Amino acid sequence: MEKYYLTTAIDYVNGAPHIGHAYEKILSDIITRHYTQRCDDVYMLTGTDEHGIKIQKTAASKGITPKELCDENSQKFKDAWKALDINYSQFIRTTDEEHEKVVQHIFEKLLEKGDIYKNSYEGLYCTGCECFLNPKDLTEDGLCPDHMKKPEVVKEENYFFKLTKYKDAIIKHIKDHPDFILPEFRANEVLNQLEDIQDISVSRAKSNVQWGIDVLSDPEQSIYVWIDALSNYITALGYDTENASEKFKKYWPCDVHVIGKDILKFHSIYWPAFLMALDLPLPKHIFAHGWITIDESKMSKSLGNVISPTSVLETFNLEYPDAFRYYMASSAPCGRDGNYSDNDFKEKVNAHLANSMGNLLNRTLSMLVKYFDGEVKPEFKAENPLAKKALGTIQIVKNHFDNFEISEAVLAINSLVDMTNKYVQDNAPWTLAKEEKMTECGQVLVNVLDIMCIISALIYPYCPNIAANMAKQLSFDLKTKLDDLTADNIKCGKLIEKEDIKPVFLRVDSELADKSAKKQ
Ligand code: ME8
Repeated sequence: MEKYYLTTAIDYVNGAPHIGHAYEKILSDIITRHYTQRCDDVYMLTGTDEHGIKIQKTAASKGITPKELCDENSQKFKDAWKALDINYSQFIRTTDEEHEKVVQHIFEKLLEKGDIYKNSYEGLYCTGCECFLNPKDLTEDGLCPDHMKKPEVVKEENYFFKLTKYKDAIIKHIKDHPDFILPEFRANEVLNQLEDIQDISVSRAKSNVQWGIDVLSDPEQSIYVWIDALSNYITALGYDTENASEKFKKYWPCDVHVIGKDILKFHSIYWPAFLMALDLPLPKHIFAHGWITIDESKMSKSLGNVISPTSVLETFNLEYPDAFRYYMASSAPCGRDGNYSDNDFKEKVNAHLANSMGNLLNRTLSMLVKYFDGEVKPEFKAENPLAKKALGTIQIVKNHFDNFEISEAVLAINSLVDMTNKYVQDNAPWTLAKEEKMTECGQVLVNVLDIMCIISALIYPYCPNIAANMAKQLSFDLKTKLDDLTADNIKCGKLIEKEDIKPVFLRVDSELADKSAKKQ
């Protein structure tokens, strides 16, 4: 694998980030970190989507300019991703000058090509979706099914993109590439939507939408959000219609667009059509994740149950975001909806990260110190009965990541942890020590520690800080590529001093959490 280019959806800045936005960025960061363990050149793009009527209206309601609102909220997204250790390579804002300029060029190129034409139009516009809705998709009461709001009747002259021209080519592409849309069950939904696809509006009258990029040849119109937003994936790399930068040539086509299921249509129909019109290759995969609910309810401002990702870190007094990342990443099977609840969070991370994984390392290192003063003797390196399962788990995890099965990969890692715990119980090194079978005792401990190195590598994308703590205590190089991993990782000689043994994850303490919640 020569390079890996991943993009996330760019978030609307009409509000602050919530844990649904965080879910996507965590999944994306985990995928990116996993591929850094397989490839030297990995690039992750994220950012904010800053134009459109929704932002214009929110700014007006706050009595500030749209740009002020964008600056304020875009920073909140950056801060949240920093707190969550989201290690992106680039953060694009659709108000970046370079992006705006290239979007104008893209629009003009499609206009010249005849793929964009002007027409007068009457339709139902949902500000929440930032798009026109098909009347047949509304609820019985005439509401947008996603936002439960009545769409506005809009009658304007707009520019239209000839989506219908590309319909057959898109259908063929989806059918010829079963892994284009993942999980696969979503591809059928897209094929159904393609059946009655129409040409789409790609501009709005400036008199109605001021907060948008001007059409270069017709400044009375502003470019409508989707052509602006979707183009970020190529403008960020320095693409322009007349020349493609080295960076663009290196990273495009994209390996995966990570997005939520609600915007799959835009990514798997509109975006491929725009790319075809620009004579550019299509992305390899579009991965649509599910939605996160809170205590099984849809997150919404009106229900007052919106949770910010940083508030979870504060409530539970978490030094690192690892536990939250781990919990979110394992909250739903691939592409399905997941749920967040404080209690479930506490239970899961305590059971998996503190009790199973953390304790296993702590106990084993403590025994190595107690019985052998922390030293690994050459005779402790013996055939490891756990090696086959551990090496097999690496392959299983890689296969899961290739299908974006991030929570399924966690299950595979946990099963290796459980098996290693069982090996300790079954072989009872404390009994071997009592019986003075010291070589056997040392072998059991070192077998476990060798596997713990593999576990630290596999858990790294989810829990980078915990993994680093584990690796440090094991003197293991976390930068080892997955394909270079063996089951022989622990070096002979002094491994650790008693005072250097540290729990890698402290249990989330319910009392502590309660106290901190009361403080707020
Ligand atoms: O759609 N659970 O922005 P956005 C999981 N700007 N994911 C969620 C979620 C939830 N509760 N709520 C939102 C947009 N998301 C456009 C994207 S891309 C060129 C333009 C996800 O702020 C949502 O599915 O409404 C989307 O992928 C991302 O957060 C941004 O949503």
